[in-house]
Amino acid sequence: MAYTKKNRLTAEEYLAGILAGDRVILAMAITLVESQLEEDRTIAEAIIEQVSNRGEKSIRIGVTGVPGVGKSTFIESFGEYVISQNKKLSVLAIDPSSTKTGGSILGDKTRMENLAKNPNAFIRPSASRLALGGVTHKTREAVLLCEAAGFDVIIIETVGVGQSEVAVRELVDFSLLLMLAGAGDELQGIKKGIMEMADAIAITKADGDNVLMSEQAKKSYQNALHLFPVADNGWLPKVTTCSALKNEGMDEIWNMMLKFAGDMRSNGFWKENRNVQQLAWMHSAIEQSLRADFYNDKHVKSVLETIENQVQKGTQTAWSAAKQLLSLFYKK
Ligand SMILES: Nc1nc2c(ncn2[C@@H]2O[C@H](COP(=O)(O)OP(=O)(O)OP(=O)(O)O)[C@@H](O)[C@H]2O)c(=O)[nH]1
Ligand SMILES: [Mg+2]
Repeated sequence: MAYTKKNRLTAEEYLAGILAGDRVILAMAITLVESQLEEDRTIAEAIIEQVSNRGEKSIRIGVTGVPGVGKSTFIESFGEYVISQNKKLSVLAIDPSSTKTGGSILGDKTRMENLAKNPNAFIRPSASRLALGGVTHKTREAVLLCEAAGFDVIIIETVGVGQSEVAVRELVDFSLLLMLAGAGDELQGIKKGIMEMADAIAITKADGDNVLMSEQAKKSYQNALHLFPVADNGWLPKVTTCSALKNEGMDEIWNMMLKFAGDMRSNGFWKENRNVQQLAWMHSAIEQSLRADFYNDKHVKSVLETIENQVQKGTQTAWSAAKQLLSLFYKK
């Protein structure tokens, strides 16, 4: 059977394909859950409902850092290491530049060429659309679908712009922040509170002339982290150095994640963290559903463009326009 976007499958067909680990159907299912169309939403909801509790053994990892820090290169190197440890890896790479174009750019995919070819990897660059920092509204659903398809390590790559770390934190078990030595942002990172959001910091590109500086940066981050109070889960954020280009430091980072998973599973924080995330998901599902109903409403649709124009021209205030549209919606 040839799969195209047009031949929509039934929820059962999607499910069977996903559970069988079919990467083509998995990709189609992610496209489906990202769709704004009402008929797609109904099937998507049925699928999500069925796959919601299959990620118990998985580990969800957020990889953040400023543009160009080396996230994609790191994930390729780290991903290959993880796969060599008999894991199946899924990467939900979110291209920051897609906010401008509204579409997904394949840049990240090409930068993960080797990983993309690996049968134990599934790579999904995703359009960031309206969501903050490139975490799409549907990344959580994509995680669940990947887990149901048998991927037990899920990496979410997102660009670090402050708030995006917060958004990713709500989706993952472990947050890894990539940094560069000597970028002058050691203290800036602390100021932004970003370091508090990270379970570990990896100073990457620790190769060639950069080795010494990376070791120094590691020490200064370690010192800085000591100033923070210990988190409730008892985990002290770790600092490491690595080189994605030379495949160095990957084992240390993976072992650290395993240690984290082991500790958190035994002290109960693993489950607690995921439970809290469920609550956040519920609220975001409500918001998304309300928003979709609103913008799909035929009364709203019929006047939206006109009112938008008036607001943009300044002939109607934003506040009164919002009130007018909402009253149209609620009166239906
Ligand atoms: N020397 C060295 N260069 C690296 C390393 N990792 C990445 N680079 C280089 O750094 C540049 C940026 O790497 P990317 O992996 O694309 O960075 P990114 O953080 O994914 O970038 P965005 O997705 O645009 O935010 C590339 O030219 C890489 O070759 C490393 O470990 N050592
Ligand atoms: Mg990248």
